[in-house]
Amino acid sequence: AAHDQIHELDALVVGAGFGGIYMLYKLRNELGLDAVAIDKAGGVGGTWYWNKYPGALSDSEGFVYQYSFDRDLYEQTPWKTKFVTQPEILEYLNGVVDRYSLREHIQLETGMTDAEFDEPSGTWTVRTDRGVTYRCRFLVTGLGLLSATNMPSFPGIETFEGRLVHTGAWPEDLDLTGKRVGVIGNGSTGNQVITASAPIAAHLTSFQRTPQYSVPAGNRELTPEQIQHHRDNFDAIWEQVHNSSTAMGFVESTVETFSLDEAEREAVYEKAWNEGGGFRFMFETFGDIATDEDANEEAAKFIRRKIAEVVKDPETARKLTPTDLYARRPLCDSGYYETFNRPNVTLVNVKENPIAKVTEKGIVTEDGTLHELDVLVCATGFDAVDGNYVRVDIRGRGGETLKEHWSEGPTSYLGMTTAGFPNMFMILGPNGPFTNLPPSIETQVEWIGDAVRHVSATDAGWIDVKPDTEAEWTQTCTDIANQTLFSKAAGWIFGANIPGKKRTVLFYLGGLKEYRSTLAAESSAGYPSYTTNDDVLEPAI
Ligand code: FAD
Ligand code: NA7
Repeated sequence: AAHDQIHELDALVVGAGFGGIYMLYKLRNELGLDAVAIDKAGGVGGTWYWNKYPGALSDSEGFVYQYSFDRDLYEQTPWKTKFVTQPEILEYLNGVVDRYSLREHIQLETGMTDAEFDEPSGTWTVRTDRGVTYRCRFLVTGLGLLSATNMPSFPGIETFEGRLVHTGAWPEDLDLTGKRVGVIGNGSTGNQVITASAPIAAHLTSFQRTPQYSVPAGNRELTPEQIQHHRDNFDAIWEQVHNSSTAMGFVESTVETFSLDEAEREAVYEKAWNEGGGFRFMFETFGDIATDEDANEEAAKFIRRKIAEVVKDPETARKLTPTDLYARRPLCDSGYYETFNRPNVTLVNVKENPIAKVTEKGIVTEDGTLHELDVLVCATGFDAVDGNYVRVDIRGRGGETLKEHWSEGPTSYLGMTTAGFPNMFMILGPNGPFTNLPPSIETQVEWIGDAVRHVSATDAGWIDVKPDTEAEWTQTCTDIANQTLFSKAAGWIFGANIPGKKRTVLFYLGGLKEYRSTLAAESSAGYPSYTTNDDVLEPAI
């Protein structure tokens, strides 16, 4: 609107999670630019601000689920357990913001509604829901890849008289103690919220559509020696992370499942089961679980046997036992299957007995049963990766919207830039790495920082990735994904969890090591995959 206040900046960062915070630090504290970050949330922290549900825990190990750009910061992180809880991570990120004096440069409760690139001036104009407009040369978006919530639409859901909540927008005042709680969904989040809520709820009903494979998290206190070891071995740890595939802080196995005999194999699974961790179970045991169907089935069988051992009621065990590929994001838990032995927990298989409607009292399933509820928790996941991008209006060169540009599915080069949107850089945009995320976020922020420095130092007003390069990157991501079993499983990694969403590749599954070398090749060669405004202004002879 005409009455909007206009702020002129060098750079605007949208999002104040792991990505946005480090980007703001990079632009302000290292590059000396006039930069501001905005977030629609009421606090910083992104994922860890929004997901305050009971049981929210990282499934990356804490010693690598943090920043590595400042060794002194790393050595001060007070975490004492293998995995870290939501309040601890939120406190850490707030501490980072204060440590680098970033708070006064972050505008909270300020959502970007639209952004438009003006080609003659080479600037972005970003409008917000706060009557504040920003004009800047560089736009960096860190909108989150698991951030746009997916709410299911059941008939009558608006008539429910209890509390209806999504785990990814958890209200701080909600206490489940003594409540009749229904949970829709049993992915990573559902698994955590069910396990943590059952002991405090009066009754918990899990509405499960597809059973999933889960292994124990094995969360525990680290010994002082282990903590000291992480601090003393800072360089070696991050060197290993940067040269690995999943960036999870362990060496991925290259052993083939059937190179061992049955007893040896069993011992490997058993050791991983006792040690704990979903990523370790899938990637540290054998090198072919995610790529070979027979190997995958062998690991799946082991988990199925464990479910049968843990769950007492055979019918409940049957419902909890997956039969499809073990090829979604690997889950781990703090007693998930055991939870279904509790007398106050009911499992409803909504594939066999679907949710017919929601009434003011609760959920009615097709068999006519009314499940009375005080709280209905939707642990139904996210419109992953591009969800927050298509919810706003972003216009690039020639007025093309990002939604139009992505009508065949979201694309990018390196997960960071997309053709026709000059000087716009995405953190964890489509077809970025699928890893433990902080190391990938740091890798991207550092590359973006270099690109911004490069553009600022030359006469070029902007850089824009070449469409052919973008298409090649999409093809690369598709080819790699097709070599894995992940592409055969119906989950958010391929956009298969959202009704009507085009099923397409959303990640680069080539691993962090390869990814970093691709990035380094691009920047050290002077950004050959990009055009600049000079190319546009100087007519070809
Ligand atoms: P986010 O933290 O999602 O931050 C994005 C921010 O952008 C949000 O605060 C949002 O409000 C803001 N935003 C979006 N749109 C707009 C707009 N239009 N205007 C203004 N602001 C906007 N990853 C791991 O590697 N290991 C884990 O163990 C792990 N556990 C997870 C557990 C949960 C429950 C969830 C949901 C995710 C988990 N993740 C995990 C993924 C996690 O999202 C990333 O690790 C990381 O936190 C992403 O940081 P980010 O800054 O890119 O995005
Ligand atoms: P996920 O992994 O997408 O899981 C969502 C769950 O919700 C899953 O069990 C779905 O069943 C279920 N779901 C979704 N919609 C419905 C409807 N309409 N009816 C019944 N059940 C439904 O999301 P999470 O939040 O658990 O995890 C996402 C990532 O974020 C995770 O990796 C963490 O890093 C955090 P389905 O399997 O589709 O049958």
